[in-house]
Amino acid sequence: MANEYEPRPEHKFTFGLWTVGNIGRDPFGEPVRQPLSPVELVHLLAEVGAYGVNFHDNDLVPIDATSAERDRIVRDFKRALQETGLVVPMATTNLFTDPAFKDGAFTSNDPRVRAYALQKTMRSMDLGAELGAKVYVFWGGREGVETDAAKDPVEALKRMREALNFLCEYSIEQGYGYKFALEAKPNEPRGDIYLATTGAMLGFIETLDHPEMVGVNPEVAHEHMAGLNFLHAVAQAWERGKLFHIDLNDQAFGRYDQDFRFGAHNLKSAFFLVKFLEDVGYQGSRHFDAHAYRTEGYEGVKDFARGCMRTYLILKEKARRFNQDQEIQGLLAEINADDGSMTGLLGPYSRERATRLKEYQFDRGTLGRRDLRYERLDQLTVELLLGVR
Ligand code: GCO
Ligand code: MN
Ligand code: MN
Repeated sequence: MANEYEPRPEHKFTFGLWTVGNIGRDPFGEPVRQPLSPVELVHLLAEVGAYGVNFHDNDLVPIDATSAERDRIVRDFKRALQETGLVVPMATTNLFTDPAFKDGAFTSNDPRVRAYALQKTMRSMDLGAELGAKVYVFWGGREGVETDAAKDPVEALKRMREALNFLCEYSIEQGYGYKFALEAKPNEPRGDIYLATTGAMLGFIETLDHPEMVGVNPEVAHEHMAGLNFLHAVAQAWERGKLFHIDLNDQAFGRYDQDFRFGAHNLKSAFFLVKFLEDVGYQGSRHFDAHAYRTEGYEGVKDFARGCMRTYLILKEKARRFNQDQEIQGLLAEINADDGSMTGLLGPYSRERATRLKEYQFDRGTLGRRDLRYERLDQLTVELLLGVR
């Protein structure tokens, strides 16, 4: 198949306006690319074959725009969507760029900032709903501290809960049908950000008034920054029905927030991630939250965006081969073999089962002597990924 790795709408590949629109500013250097307008970015995304475009309120409408300017911008953007067929599956709020948010938004120590953050989010939810978004992402970029002298972490959680409860009610009352997706990140731009991992978010969600409408938006780079296994975070979210969205990119462990092209650094973990999403039948967006190297112009930005999608599709094809590889599947069958001898001993608790299990004589020596062949299995996986299998 010649176009096997060509992105198609059913792949649900999306990018944020801020991703392909990233102008390459970093803490040490000025922008290297001229900004493109939202309309130009929609056309760029259509050219590379994306399915959808997501945005923060201020990626589309500048924070100080008048309502007439807002209406014109939204009208032009809608026209670009119509012309290209791109959709807007997700929207979010910028609660981190403006100096008003220097100490966070929902968790700020200043009640005026907390109230302004709610107002800004409601307006941004209106904008997202107007453009068809069904997922609303919350990334608490500045919801944290540099020093714990400044903020009470218990109070911060309470403030965060109150804000999300408020906004859930707002969404319900407006009939927006949003699913909220909470995105964890351990640090950057704050020294420490509250609810630092996807696991922490999953615990927090259960304390909300409407846990059924709140899930997570895990990001590869964010779990890697914390030195964690991203797939395991995604699996935990999936198993609880909480994988509402996903941010794909790449990141070397222990480095600054890199936002590299998907698969650029940890190919093997990218493979197991794609395999997981495809095997379980994840139906949501495959959203790339990354940006091109600072060395690139807009041709390079297109290379970057095409690369994210193409790598995903190549890894998807590798996952198919993994699932059909006789030797790999044979090893997996061996590894997971069950001779039935434990039936009746394993399973839900009963007093009778507990009694039988306590009496059972295990042959520890035999258990310890069993070879597992994981070396072979991993080498076969590596060879498959390297294209010699
Ligand atoms: C980051 C985050 C953001 C969010 C975005 C959407 O590290 O900067 O990943 O890109 O995903 O703000 O909420
Ligand atoms: Mn990020
Ligand atoms: Mn992100």
